[in-house]
Amino acid sequence: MTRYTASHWGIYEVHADEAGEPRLAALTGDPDPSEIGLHQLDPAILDTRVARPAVRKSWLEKGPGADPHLRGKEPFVEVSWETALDLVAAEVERVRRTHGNEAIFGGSYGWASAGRFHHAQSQVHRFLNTAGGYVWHTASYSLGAAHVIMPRIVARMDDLMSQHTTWDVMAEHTELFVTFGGVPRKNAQSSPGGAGFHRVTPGLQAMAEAGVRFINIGPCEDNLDPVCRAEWIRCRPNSDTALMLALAWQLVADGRHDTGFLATHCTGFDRFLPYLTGEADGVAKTPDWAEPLTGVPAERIVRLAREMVDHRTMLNIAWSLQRAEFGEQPFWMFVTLAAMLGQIGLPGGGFGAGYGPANTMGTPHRKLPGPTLSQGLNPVARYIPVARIADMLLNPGAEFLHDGARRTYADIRMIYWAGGNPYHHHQDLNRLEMAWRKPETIVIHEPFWTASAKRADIVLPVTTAMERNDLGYSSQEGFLVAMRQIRPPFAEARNDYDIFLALAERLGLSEPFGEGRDEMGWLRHLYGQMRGRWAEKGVAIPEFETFWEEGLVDLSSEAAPVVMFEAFRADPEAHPLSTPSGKIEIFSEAIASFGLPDCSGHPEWRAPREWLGAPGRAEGMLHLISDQPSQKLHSQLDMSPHSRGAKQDDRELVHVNPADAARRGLSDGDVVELFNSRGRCLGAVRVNPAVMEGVVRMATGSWYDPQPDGLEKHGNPNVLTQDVGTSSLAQGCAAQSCLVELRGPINADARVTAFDRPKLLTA
Ligand SMILES: Nc1nc2c(c(=O)[nH]1)N[C@H]1C(S)=C(S)[C@@H](COP(=O)(O)OP(=O)(O)OC[C@H]3O[C@@H](n4cnc5c(=O)[nH]c(N)nc54)[C@H](O)[C@@H]3O)O[C@H]1N2
Ligand SMILES: Nc1nc2c(c(=O)[nH]1)N[C@H]1C(S)=C(S)[C@@H](COP(=O)(O)OP(=O)(O)OC[C@H]3O[C@@H](n4cnc5c(=O)[nH]c(N)nc54)[C@H](O)[C@@H]3O)O[C@H]1N2
Ligand SMILES: [Mo]
Repeated sequence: MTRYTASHWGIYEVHADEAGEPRLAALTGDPDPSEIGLHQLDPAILDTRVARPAVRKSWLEKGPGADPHLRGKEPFVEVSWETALDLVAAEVERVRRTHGNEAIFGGSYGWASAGRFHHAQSQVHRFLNTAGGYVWHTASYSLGAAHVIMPRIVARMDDLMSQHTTWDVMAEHTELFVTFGGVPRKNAQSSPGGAGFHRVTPGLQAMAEAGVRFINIGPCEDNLDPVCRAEWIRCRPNSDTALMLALAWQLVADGRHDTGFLATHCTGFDRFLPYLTGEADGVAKTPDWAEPLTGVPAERIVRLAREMVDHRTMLNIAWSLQRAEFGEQPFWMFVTLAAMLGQIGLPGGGFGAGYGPANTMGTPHRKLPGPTLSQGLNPVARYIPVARIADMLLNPGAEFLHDGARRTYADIRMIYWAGGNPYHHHQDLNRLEMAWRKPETIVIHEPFWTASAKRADIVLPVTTAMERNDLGYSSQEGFLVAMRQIRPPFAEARNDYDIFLALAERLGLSEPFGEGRDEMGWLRHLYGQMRGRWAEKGVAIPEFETFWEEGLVDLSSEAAPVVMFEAFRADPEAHPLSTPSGKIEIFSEAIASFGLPDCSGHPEWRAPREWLGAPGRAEGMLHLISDQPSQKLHSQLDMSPHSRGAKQDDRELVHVNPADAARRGLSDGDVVELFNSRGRCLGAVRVNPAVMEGVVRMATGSWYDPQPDGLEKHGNPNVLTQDVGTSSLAQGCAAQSCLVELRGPINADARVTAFDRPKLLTA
């Protein structure tokens, strides 16, 4: 009987090599498997594992709050599990008794690993809720702006993601596919919780074979499969809203906007039109207006508007566009442009809010809610928009705006993290270093000695998905997976669940937290609950024991073609949207009523502070795009040979346009320093004509590795990015608005130490 495991990168089969050791192989039938996940059993990653519970030396000797500036700079003392659990339980108790649960930040953002029971965020939230609650977070780094703007103007992101028009429908009906930010294969390797068969590359191939024409708009060309033979329209980073406005203006000038659809399915076009024509502000958003902002020739904009309206056109947008200052605007204007074209709800027309950022979009599989560990109820009302963590830590009690409401930051004494890596995901890491000194105690559960683990006070070693039993399921990926334990836990690692259960016992909470179940008890329970819910929907799956033995449930019989918003188009009264008006809101009364200085009631062009058009931009400043890495997921498996093999002597690559490289006398392989007022890091030059002039690209994910003088040696772009909200509406992550300079070539002999364990002492 074949055994399987699920990971964010896909489902893998578990085989035995000649020595009888387990090894992973691609799932039979997967048309485009990801190599990333094959490295989960790579022995090379074991060198970075956390073996035993460890406590920062000063914290252990002097107690909570001791020498916070030494976090990441002093040795850890390895202690027994008994000692570590006693310390953590006592500290949770101390903080809640002395300062209340509002002093515990348990937002704990992060992707962790696949598996529905051992989902680290669910576990830590459930535990902290059982213990009286915690300060939480909303939205994600992925979609900070979109999570706030999209439900107000069209639909929740989750509802959009689950009903994208399927690839087969696009192959049959789409004539023109226009994408802002490509459809990167690298990103479509993953789906949170477990990609099934990888459908994006074959989907694009089928469209190309059917004769669909592709246009790729943005600063990079190599984010769309070459099979698409796309026309690349170079557009300055962060300027897409201006381009979309000019396209919209041209539609109106030609009298080609769909006034019928705008009247029946949208509200507020009349409030937006005076802005578009310039009647409102004296600036007509013409192609000539957009040319100097975007770098796209006006003539090409005019022609593109006509091509779009003359063909069955699918528009697509990468999520990176909203991960920028005023990131709400490109998404709002994108939906407005699609509405003006009037093809929303037609087969192969309309828009996709992200073909490419995950394998999911374009899935034919039915949405069925998976097994879910209840997180309980959180009595604490205070939260942050997820990317405002450093602001919160640095400004306790300060006010902030979010989604139209005024709130205050909590005064955090303790951080409890499981399943995420803030020193990977956050912007302006030098600022985070300052903020990280605020709490008295930082506890992290980690399998690996990441930069965040090295900067904690107490590190508890946890198992990986290879080392425990779980249920693998990602909505609409087409499979349910029995993730049977493949190998024993590394050293003294324990499951997040077992750690929290042991803490709950010490706090007298083991019954409400554990409900008397062990790992397999929970799996049976969660599976049984789900099986009952699915039966009500007419979907029959086997009994748990059969599923566990067979290893995989194939849900493809539930698959069917999808046309996004088909029902809404057919009858908007019978199938209204979830917006206040039930229609697409080109003008939002709600947002207008907030009276925000940086987000009005309709989409607008707003220039970011940091972009190529910034007034006074110093000569030679380049726009840095810090996109998702192709050889790993975020920081995960950065220590694998697959990820390290794509770097140059352990330095992350920085992709530079040939003209920019020539101007600086740089060639392939040169080591350079990227710097701005916030930080400095090293990178190895890759001269790449697929990156437009004035732009450099360095993927995220190389583990943060600063020298004492502040130079980051490994190539982590988050020492350079801005830690500001997208706007006071959504307060999302704005990493993609970032200017840098390059210095080099330089001789950099400093060894990358990111994968070394910290100095460990024995108690
Ligand atoms: N500059 C810039 N920055 C960005 C982005 C960008 O585009 N540009 N993208 C942002 C986006 S979209 C995202 S989603 C974030 C991602 O940021 P994160 O989700 O924080 O990144 P990961 O590297 O996936 O971190 C997951 C951590 O969980 C650990 N882990 C894995 N399994 C388990 C487990 O079972 N238990 C426990 N306790 N731990 C486990 C892993 O070892 C890893 O350290 O980064 C954001 N940061
Ligand atoms: N291999 C791998 N896959 C991943 C991830 C990973 O870490 N590794 N992370 C996953 C996660 S959590 C998320 S949220 C998604 C993120 O999905 P996205 O946010 O869509 O991904 P990015 O790679 O940040 O950006 C995609 C491309 O957008 C283009 N781009 C950047 N700025 C602009 C701009 O201003 N205008 C235009 N037109 N284009 C621009 C760049 O070419 C960039 O390569 O990816 C997911 N997939
Ligand atoms: Mo993300």
